[in-house]
Amino acid sequence: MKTVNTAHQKAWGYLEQCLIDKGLEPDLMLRMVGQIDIAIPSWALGTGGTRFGRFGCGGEPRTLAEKLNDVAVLNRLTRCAGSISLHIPWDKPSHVDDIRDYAQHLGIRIGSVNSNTFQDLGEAQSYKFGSLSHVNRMVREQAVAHNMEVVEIGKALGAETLSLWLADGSSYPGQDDFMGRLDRIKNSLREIYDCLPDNWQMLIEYKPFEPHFYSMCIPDWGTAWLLARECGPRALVLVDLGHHLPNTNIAQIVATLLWKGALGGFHFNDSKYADDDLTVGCLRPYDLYLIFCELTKENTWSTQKRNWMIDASHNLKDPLEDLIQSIENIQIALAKSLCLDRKKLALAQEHNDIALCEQVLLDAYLTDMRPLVAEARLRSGGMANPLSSFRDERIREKLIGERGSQSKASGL
Ligand code: AFD
Ligand code: MN
Ligand code: MN
Repeated sequence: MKTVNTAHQKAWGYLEQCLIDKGLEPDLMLRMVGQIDIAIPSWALGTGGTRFGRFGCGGEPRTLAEKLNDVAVLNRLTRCAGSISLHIPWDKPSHVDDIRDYAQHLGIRIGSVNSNTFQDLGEAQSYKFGSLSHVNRMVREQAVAHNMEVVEIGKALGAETLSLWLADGSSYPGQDDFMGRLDRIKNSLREIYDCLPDNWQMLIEYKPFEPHFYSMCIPDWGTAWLLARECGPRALVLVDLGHHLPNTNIAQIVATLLWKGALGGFHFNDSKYADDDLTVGCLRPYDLYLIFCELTKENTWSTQKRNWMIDASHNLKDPLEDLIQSIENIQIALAKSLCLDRKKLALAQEHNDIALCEQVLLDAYLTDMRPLVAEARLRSGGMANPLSSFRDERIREKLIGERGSQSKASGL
């Protein structure tokens, strides 16, 4: 342990002095990086899968209580995983009070509650051709009632955020009346919004394709924002990094939503082609950093609603290792963005000095902030290297010993 600490102390001591020499405030940076809360999605605690198959890793959680245990492990190691986002009905607790008390016992908050109107799970009406936008009023009513039930469960568990992702859309030209769909979604969302408790927010997520392959009813941030505005000030846009067509400038979308106070939160992940496929920051750490450069502007950091959540499907990695890496990469991107010399950048921008603008961005980005992230973790009681600790403590082996090597599908 001494070796790690000595190596870490040397690295941190050097970085701290570099930051001070740059006129930055290491203690403030430590607080900002150490105090973020990244909600862990219940469905990501098990291995995901594709339509071609799923390969479990053993020891995966079989109950909501076991999912809470796993989040508590992540939080012990990282100190940034203090909340879990639930997916209803997958996570519908049989005894709400027991789960609420157990979560409190573990020191884990219930973050957002996600409704599910993209699967037929025994309801009277089928969601095959949509939910809140369905042409059949009975289907819409069923979907609205489901969301209201999700809010009730969330209220009993202490949540304050309803997160909606609609799989509604069409796969062929002519299948949909686009405006009719929007009208029906608007009316359904308003009904749900009007039932929200005053301290709740409603996050509207967008996605350009999948499960439909010609049009999605809420394909982009603009549509999500238009619908949020139709509901009210506590309806906001949720940005899922994997929900953009390749090469979309997500940092610019984030800036535009911040500009209008419409950014509700994130589903963090990374992908080469689309959706939640890969560990946060594993492929495009610079893009993630550019997003955080928008989030950490003085006038936005304190005001924005930070429903930060990971939404990823781990098909090959150990889910808990994947989540540990995701949390680390989010903290690193945040820490790098706090190194940005914004005065120097603004001056270079005023002079249209493009090369200097780039240099200023890169200076911050190329600063190795891992020692600061590790120091922030240590100061809040976490581990210097959570992934090593996860392995040294043989946590997965112990979970397999407790839960068995066969694993149950965990959701998505
Ligand atoms: C899928 C959807 C969307 C949603 C998540 C949880 O693409 O990201 O947020 O499931 O419902 O990933
Ligand atoms: Mn998502
Ligand atoms: Mn997704």
